[in-house]
Amino acid sequence: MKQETARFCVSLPQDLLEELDKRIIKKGYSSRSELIRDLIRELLIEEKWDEGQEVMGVLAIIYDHHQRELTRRMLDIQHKFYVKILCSTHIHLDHHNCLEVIVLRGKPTEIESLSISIGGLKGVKFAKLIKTATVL
Ligand code: NI
Repeated sequence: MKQETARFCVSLPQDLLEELDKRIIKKGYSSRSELIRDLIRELLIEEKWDEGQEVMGVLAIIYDHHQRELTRRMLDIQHKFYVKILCSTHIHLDHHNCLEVIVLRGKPTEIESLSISIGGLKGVKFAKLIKTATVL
């Protein structure tokens, strides 16, 4: 069911509006409305994370394929946490580097703990967590 769209008028200082418009161009938005909708959604997701609701996370890591025991340690961590791992994908980037993407669902603290535990392992060269959630 498609929701009705409401219109409202916003008053902004000129320089703030200029900043908004710069971002529209930079991020490829088609209109101010589109950017404002996304900003509100971002805020809602942030609130879900702050309030400890069920959220989603996407953890991307790059690690050294030759680091001994690393794969086993990563799997142990994933089994230990009571966070739901929805799926993970592994890509062999080159002779040394592996990219792994892990999609997680659970409480924010659990997702963050798991991300920190994996990110801190010896041989993990890069770890970044994208915090997301279902939105309106
Ligand atoms: Ni690999």
